[in-house]
Amino acid sequence: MSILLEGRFKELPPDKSIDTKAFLDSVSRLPAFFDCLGSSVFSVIKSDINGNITKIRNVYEKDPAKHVTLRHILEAEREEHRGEWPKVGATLALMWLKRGLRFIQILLQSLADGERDENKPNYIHTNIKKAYEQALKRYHGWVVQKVFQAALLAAPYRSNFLKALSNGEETTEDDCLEKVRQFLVNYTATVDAIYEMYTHLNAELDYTV
Ligand code: 0SG
Repeated sequence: MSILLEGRFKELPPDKSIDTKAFLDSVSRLPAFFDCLGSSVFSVIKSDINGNITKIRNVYEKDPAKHVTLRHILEAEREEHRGEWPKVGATLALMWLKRGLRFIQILLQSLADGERDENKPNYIHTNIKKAYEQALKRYHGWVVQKVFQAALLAAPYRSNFLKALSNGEETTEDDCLEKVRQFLVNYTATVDAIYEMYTHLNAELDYTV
């Protein structure tokens, strides 16, 4: 389960502020997972997510003391870019990244909840489609929706996906899903907090790509 356990997200403090460095450390471990999925279509997604992370990291590293939490970054960019904000810099990168993170959250939660197509129990298409419809579809025009269709065709079998989550280790499905549930506790709280921050700061945008 190293993919999930090595990249564990920290428990949030009561004010739900998200420490930028800890967030970047955890989130940076996720893209490597795409290499385990075995199709080049996932490299497009990996590169998009890596691009988001790099953009946020570059802003953070310009002045770590000023950007201690993700909220500090959004507020500093709002001040700096005024008319352009929020469609700019790390604010834009995190806006997209959070949608990918929400996709992963819904997919893993759906698997952990045992949702599956009874006629095709070793497929995860039902779980993937649910995650896509809730987290991403509304932001995608038809070209990107075609990329999604291609990714869906290349989706691994459920058993292989769980094995990839376990980093190839021999574990039972129940063990793996239990670790997914543990991972989801702080992960979900973090993703929820980012969404709340975007709503609160009026930083959410609704255009399609
Ligand atoms: C296990 C099987 C999983 C199946 C996975 C299917 C997933 C869905 C596939 C969707 C395909 C997405 C391909 C990429 C799409 C991108 O165009 C969009 C928009 O990208 C943003 O566009 C950039 O991310 C921004 O970058 S920034 O850092 O510079 O700010 C920016 O360029 C923006 C445009 O800027 S603007 O013109 O507005 O100024 N990206 C997405 O939709 C995010 C996709 C995330 C997918 C996460 C999938 C996770 C799968 C996990 C599997 C465990």
